[in-house]
Amino acid sequence: MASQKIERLLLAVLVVAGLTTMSSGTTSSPLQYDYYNATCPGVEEVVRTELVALFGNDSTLPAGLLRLHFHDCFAAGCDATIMLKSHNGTAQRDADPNSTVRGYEAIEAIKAKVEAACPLVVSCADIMAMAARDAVNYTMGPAYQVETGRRDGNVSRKEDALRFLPPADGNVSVLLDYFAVQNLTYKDMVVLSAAHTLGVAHCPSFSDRLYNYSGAGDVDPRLDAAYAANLTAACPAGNVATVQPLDPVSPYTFDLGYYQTVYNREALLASDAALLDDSLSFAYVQLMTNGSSLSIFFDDFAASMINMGRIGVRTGTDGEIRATCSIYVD
Ligand code: HEM
Ligand SMILES: *[C@@H]1O[C@H](CO)[C@@H](O)[C@H](O)[C@H]1NC(C)=O
Ligand SMILES: *[C@@H]1O[C@H](CO)[C@@H](O)[C@H](O)[C@H]1NC(C)=O
Ligand SMILES: *[C@@H]1O[C@H](CO)[C@@H](O)[C@H](O)[C@H]1NC(C)=O
Ligand SMILES: *[C@@H]1O[C@H](CO)[C@@H](O)[C@H](O)[C@H]1NC(C)=O
Ligand SMILES: *[C@@H]1O[C@H](CO)[C@@H](O)[C@H](O)[C@H]1NC(C)=O
Ligand SMILES: *[C@@H]1O[C@H](CO)[C@@H](O)[C@H](O)[C@H]1NC(C)=O
Ligand SMILES: *[C@@H]1O[C@H](CO)[C@@H](O)[C@H](O)[C@H]1NC(C)=O
Ligand SMILES: *[C@@H]1O[C@H](CO)[C@@H](O)[C@H](O)[C@H]1NC(C)=O
Ligand SMILES: *[C@@H]1O[C@H](CO)[C@@H](O)[C@H](O)[C@H]1NC(C)=O
Ligand SMILES: *[C@@H]1O[C@H](CO)[C@@H](O)[C@H](O)[C@H]1NC(C)=O
Ligand SMILES: CC(=O)N[C@H]1CO[C@H](CO)[C@@H](O)[C@@H]1O
Repeated sequence: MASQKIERLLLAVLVVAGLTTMSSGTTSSPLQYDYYNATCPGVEEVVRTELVALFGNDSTLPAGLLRLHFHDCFAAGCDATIMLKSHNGTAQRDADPNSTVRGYEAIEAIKAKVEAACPLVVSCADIMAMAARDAVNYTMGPAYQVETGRRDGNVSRKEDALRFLPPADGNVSVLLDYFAVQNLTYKDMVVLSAAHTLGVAHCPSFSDRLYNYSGAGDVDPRLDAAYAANLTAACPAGNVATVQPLDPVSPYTFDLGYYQTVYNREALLASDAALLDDSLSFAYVQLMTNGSSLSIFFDDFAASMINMGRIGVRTGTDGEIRATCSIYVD
């Protein structure tokens, strides 16, 4: 028994070694650290100060802002086009996957402070990247330097959100396809999924797993039965408004609670539970539950956030710097 266990652990470490050395796959970045150091010195402090005030009033906001940056980046690049509005419902934020995205007003409030300090210098896209970084740091996650120099796009299409945002019921191979399109790796996928250490999901995001999962009136067998019973009680069929924590271990702390939740078979989303189904992602999850992997995870997460922040960026003369992030474009 003991030797079997050691063998398994050894295998996990070897597999993860592969995952750890896997190249990040991103090309050189046109972004840089401290891009505004001459044109808007102190901008990162302005952003952080305003955010700390907003977070103090709303402890659920860090999760919202982390997800907002992700949705912006995946839908046609980190260019703040998720902020744009459409009178006739054709912008990214009108897409279904965006229906529970939060934090638009917070970005606008920060932008107003930044405009007061340095008019028409700092892009909304950079503010969103800074806000995501600050959200992670505020919740006790890794502190990393954020790259800046992005400019904002002015075209926001609902189809981009529908096409590029990964589905909540995706298995590992489906998720990998969505990440590969963004030049992100397997490792980026397994690591960035742990953003679900913060925040909530609404019942419809996981109720398929509770009711008639395979058409036989059953519950997803990958969900812990006792936990599933609690979820079913919290989410009666048809309930759309109730939320449950993605990481019930520590919902407001950026830590390894996500991987513990997945390992405990208490992940709400099928896409998170799926990490147990593939040997490489399983090995990473297992490693992250061994009690001494926090600093590995923090380094990995910071690196993958930087990779994500490079998706489809506009720089130089491409794009614009807007005074207001969420203007109507049609
Ligand atoms: C791997 C593919 C991913 C899928 C399928 C996915 C899907 C989802 C879904 C369905 C929700 C719940 C929405 C709701 O019901 O309100 C959610 C929430 C969330 N997602 Fe993801 N996500 C993924 C990756 C990411 C990434 C890469 C990040 C950020 C780096 C992220 C950050 C978040 C956060 C912070 C929340 C909580 C939001 C809140 O509390 O308002 N997700 N995600
Ligand atoms: C910051 O500004 C100094 C001088 O003002 C410059 O030498 C340096 O390259 C700048 N750094 C970045 C990252 O732009
Ligand atoms: C405080 O947060 C609540 C949501 O929790 C929000 O409705 C309210 O507008 C916020 N107040 C300020 C001053 O930001
Ligand atoms: C992280 O937060 C601490 C305060 O909690 C702050 O001193 C530090 O500058 C922040 N780091 C970054 C990179 O934002
Ligand atoms: C993942 O899901 C896709 C789409 O539903 C399916 O075609 C594929 O066979 C699944 N892969 C695995 C390994 O289960
Ligand atoms: C992925 O990388 C290729 C090659 O460098 C590049 O042409 C493409 O624009 C990148 N895609 C994204 C979404 O950044
Ligand atoms: C469960 O799904 C099956 C197959 O789709 C369907 O025939 C059955 O009516 C469903 N049962 C309930 C209770 O919805
Ligand atoms: C289900 O909910 C009950 C009551 O809140 C709690 O005591 C129990 O620990 C929960 N079970 C699981 C598996 O989370
Ligand atoms: C957990 O994994 C890390 C990274 O491989 C390793 O350094 C550490 O010894 C492991 N700890 C335990 C208790 O297995
Ligand atoms: C959108 O931005 C492009 C340059 O990136 C510019 O040529 C075009 O005029 C802009 N359109 C509007 C409506 O602002
Ligand atoms: C509504 O959206 C369409 C694109 O689907 C666009 O051509 C049209 O100009 C928009 N209508 C208005 C009133 O902005
Ligand atoms: C915040 C926001 O704009 N949410 C929109 C997301 O998309 C749905 C439609 O699928 C809209 O009804 C929401 O207003």
